[in-house]
Amino acid sequence: MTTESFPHLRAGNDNIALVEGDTTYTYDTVNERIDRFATGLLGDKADLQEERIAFFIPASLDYVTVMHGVWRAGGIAVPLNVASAVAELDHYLTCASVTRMVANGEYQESLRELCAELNIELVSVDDVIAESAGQLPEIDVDRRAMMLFTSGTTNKPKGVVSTHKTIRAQITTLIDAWSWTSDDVIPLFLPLHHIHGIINILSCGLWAGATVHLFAKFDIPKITAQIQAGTYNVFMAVPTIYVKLLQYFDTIPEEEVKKICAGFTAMRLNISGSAACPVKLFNQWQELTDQVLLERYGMTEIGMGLSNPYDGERRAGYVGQPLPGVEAQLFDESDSPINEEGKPGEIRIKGDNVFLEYWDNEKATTESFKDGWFCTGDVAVIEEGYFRIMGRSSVDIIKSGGYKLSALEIEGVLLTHEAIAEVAVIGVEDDTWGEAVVAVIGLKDGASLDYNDLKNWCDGKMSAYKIPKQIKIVDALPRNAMGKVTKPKLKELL
Ligand code: MLC
Ligand code: AMP
Repeated sequence: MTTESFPHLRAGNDNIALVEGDTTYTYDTVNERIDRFATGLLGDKADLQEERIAFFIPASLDYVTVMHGVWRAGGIAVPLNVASAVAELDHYLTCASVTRMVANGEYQESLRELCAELNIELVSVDDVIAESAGQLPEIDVDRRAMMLFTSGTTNKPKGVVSTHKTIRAQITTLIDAWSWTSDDVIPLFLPLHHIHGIINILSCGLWAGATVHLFAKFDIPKITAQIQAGTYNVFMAVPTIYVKLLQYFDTIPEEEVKKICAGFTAMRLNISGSAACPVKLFNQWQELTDQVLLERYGMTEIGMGLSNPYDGERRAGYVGQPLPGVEAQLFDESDSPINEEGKPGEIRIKGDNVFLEYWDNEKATTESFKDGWFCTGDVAVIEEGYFRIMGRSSVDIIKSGGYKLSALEIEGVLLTHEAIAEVAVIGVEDDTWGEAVVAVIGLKDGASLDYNDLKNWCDGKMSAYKIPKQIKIVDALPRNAMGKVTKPKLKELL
């Protein structure tokens, strides 16, 4: 048996690893279950040899069992968004050449047809788990471990592949920088198909031997009740969550707000990331809770890259400095490094934390690196030693509530609507979402379009959070001399 495969789960301690509703699971229970699941996955094979195993499971003991089970059996784990539309799943499964899919109950039912069509074996956790653990393979840390889908400037999401070594580096730098210990208790309500939830919260927690409380969604009353009770000492979220908490405070009695805020005050750390934290929000949070939000910057391809200090000044509007083991450098448009303060450039990253490749896409992989640096597409400036994110080099990427969305992917779907002749999707500044998706639409001759009808039409064709929050009908989209839609102009208009 190998319990030493990467990434670790702190076996051999009596601590509670996971809390799911009223049920708790110790590290030893979770660990033993993972070994039995890995054994079942292997069947009569000695090693899965990087077989792609997808799973469609909300935050739960089963999610952890499958993720770590696939890792221990030598497969590549492909965690899927349980809120995905079927059309999106088709792309993920086909792109990753998934051979087996793990899902339980109603989630399994919703996938039956698609898996049959794609010739994917559909199993539940109970179908797979062996009665006892058998021999598991030794896994080299340079082997592929996980594939996460990320939107980019093309119209289909790409599979970001990380190795065990990548994952280990992404975890250990945060354990170190943010002083994780086995005394930590953290709620996890973010989706488990992105690194914020997977690496920063779940994997760091399990590596540290801490306790992770699992929630299927951001259930404000349940989570704030635990915060009032003093259950948690660390809290990590996207800025939209902090905004939603503030909005919630406006709807409940002042006494309760005070108790919840006291729960936050007592914590050792509150972190914000995945999207820019507005200075106003940073200040409001500090006024209410005394917590100085620690803002950090990351990306699916690199894990976390930059962070404000745990000990030391956390600056509003800044994302701090490179994390231990991470090299970050700004470059100008002619690929020369920028070494002077105050001059903006693209953030490029090096280190063991950087992903291996985009799955089955050598061209995109090659294009995303220059001289060994991963090019993030984010533009920043360094001021008094702190990085400040200024924006992105592409207008086709939108960050809504921490989700990275491709304008082109959404446009691709909208263009299949019978009334739409042309469309440009843009992100418009928004107090709750950071950026809200807006579709500017030119209609076919004689056609009309109602927003609610379009929203219903989108249902099932794209994840709900990608559906435009607003549409604007125009006679014609503004285009430059080359015929390309001038999105910056559109943004100004809106
Ligand atoms: C939900 N909705 C959104 C949305 N989330 N709309 C736009 N953008 C979003 N992000 C919409 C739903 O479609 C629905 O619309 C309505 O809001 C209510 O849905 P909900 O599911 O009840 O909302 P809620 O639970 O409040 O979700 C908000 C949220 C969620 C902030 C909890 O968006 C979320 O978990 N975001 C985090 C994503 C994340 O983990 N990103 C990290 C990526 S990794 P309607 O019309 O049907 O009512 C990364 C690297 C790094 O970025 O640095 O970390
Ligand atoms: P994703 O590809 O979903 O992992 O999202 C990564 C992107 O989120 C980065 O490239 C940034 O554009 C953005 N991002 C993450 N953290 C921050 C932050 N603290 N401030 C601004 N943007 C951020």
